[in-house]
Amino acid sequence: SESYPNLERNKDFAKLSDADIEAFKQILGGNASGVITNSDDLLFFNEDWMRKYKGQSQLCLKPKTTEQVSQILKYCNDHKLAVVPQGGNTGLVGGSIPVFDEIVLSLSNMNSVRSFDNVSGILKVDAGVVLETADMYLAEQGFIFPLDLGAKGSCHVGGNVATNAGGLRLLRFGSLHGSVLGLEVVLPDGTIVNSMDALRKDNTGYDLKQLFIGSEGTLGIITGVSILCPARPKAVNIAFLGVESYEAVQETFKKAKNELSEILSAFEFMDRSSQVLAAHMIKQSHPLAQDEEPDSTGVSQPPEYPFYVLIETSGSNKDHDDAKLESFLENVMEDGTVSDGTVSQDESQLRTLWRWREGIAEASNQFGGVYKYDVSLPLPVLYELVEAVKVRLAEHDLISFDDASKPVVDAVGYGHVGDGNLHLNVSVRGYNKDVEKVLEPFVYEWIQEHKGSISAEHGLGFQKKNYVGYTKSDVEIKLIKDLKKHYDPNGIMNPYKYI
Ligand code: FAD
Ligand code: S2G
Ligand code: ZN
Repeated sequence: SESYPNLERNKDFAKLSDADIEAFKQILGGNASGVITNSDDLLFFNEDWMRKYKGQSQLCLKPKTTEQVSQILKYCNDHKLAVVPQGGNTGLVGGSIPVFDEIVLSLSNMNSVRSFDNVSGILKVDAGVVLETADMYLAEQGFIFPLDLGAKGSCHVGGNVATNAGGLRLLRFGSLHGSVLGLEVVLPDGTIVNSMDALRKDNTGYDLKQLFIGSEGTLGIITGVSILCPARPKAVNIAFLGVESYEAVQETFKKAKNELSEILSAFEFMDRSSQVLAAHMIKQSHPLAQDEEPDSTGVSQPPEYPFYVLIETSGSNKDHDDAKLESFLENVMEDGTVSDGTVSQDESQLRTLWRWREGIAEASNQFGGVYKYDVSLPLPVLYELVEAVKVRLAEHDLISFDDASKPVVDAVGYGHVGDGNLHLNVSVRGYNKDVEKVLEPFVYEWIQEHKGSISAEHGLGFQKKNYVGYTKSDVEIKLIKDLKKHYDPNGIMNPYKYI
């Protein structure tokens, strides 16, 4: 297919039969809504969020219980039917949709909160609970989900764990490898591995749940998650700053850590070109625009600062936090580290300021497509990759914001400074082989030379399957393949992807 040129369907996998569909209907207890075969209804499950990859699954199953997942997987394993586990389908590396006719097993019908203990903060949910739903449930109890990302309205908690999602507050809450206490996972042979009652400390042998965090549906299906949730901060502030250089971004980060320290909950940077794309989509004046009049298309250009920083503080005492943030801002403005800034006055302004960061993903995709590189790099060189890619695209005469005959609109850089995680998005007017050849493997080689990781938080999926060697050694890759063979000997779990 055009999404997967010169890739052969694995002949070891059986083709779906009517008998199979009957068997699944039995397992799902005649619940027809859990068995989707209509081609129109299958479209959503066959296409990724970026509309870059398209599969040809003939069947999507939506089980309601772990037992049903177990029986489905056992049947698929016995009959060599390949399976793609799917959560909210917001993944950005083509991992959540079929490559050929794999069966899609969607967790969206397993969406109950199982329990919450408001002393320990331990939340137990089905894998198909939407992240934002889980966080809203916790908010009523005075707690917060230790993960936040732009896709919160659609992504599932199970999908977050399967991709080891990082997000906007990893700086504050750490990684899911630390906050997840236990999982309920169904292995390809139907075995249910249940550590949902695990506590904060349990030193009784290999920490097995860690295997499945970040396994992207290649070892088994996560059906339940137990996670430790912190108390919800009472006071949240956002400062949105304009700075003159990437060095100033790093300087501001250092000072924020020293002066804001325990109340610092997010530190994001955005280059000016990412704000120009965002302005095109948001069509409101930029938070730091003096009084630029919007042009005829309603777009007002962001100010000339080459870089912007979004700082979030979260604490338990508003007066204390306001005072701390104020003195920090005075210091960085006085010593010239920061040239301009605004602080959120209320919840709606806070949302608006976040929108200029969280909207960049969508804004990068608004002209027809986007090539995304979610990478970790040592902070000092992190932005040099964006500059190198802009130069390279210009050398090949492939990039122009105004000249629509060029495939690339712009290459923008932004991301989670605190995690050393850059998002390089090459915004295009349409997917284009020439652009791909100029970008890959150039970007991956550049990352390897600078000792970075080719995937910081989005995972490997289909997009990065053949590039893992730029970050992982042959020894590590062999260990991973051995584990995959051990847990999924028939290779039915999310084939053609990962490693
Ligand atoms: P899906 O996309 O459905 O699946 C993702 C992968 O996990 C697939 O390989 C799938 O097979 C597997 N999978 C899903 N559910 C299960 C399960 N129950 N058991 C086993 N395997 C499963 N990601 C970040 O890390 N940080 C960000 O800041 C971030 N921001 C984003 C912003 C936007 C606007 C968008 C669209 C995406 C963003 N993402 C980000 C990427 C994506 O949202 C995350 O990877 C998210 O965790 C995927 O969750 P999902 O439920 O949509 O999973
Ligand atoms: C983010 C997701 C979007 C992107 O916004 O932090 O993880 O475009 C990203 O990569
Ligand atoms: Zn991110």
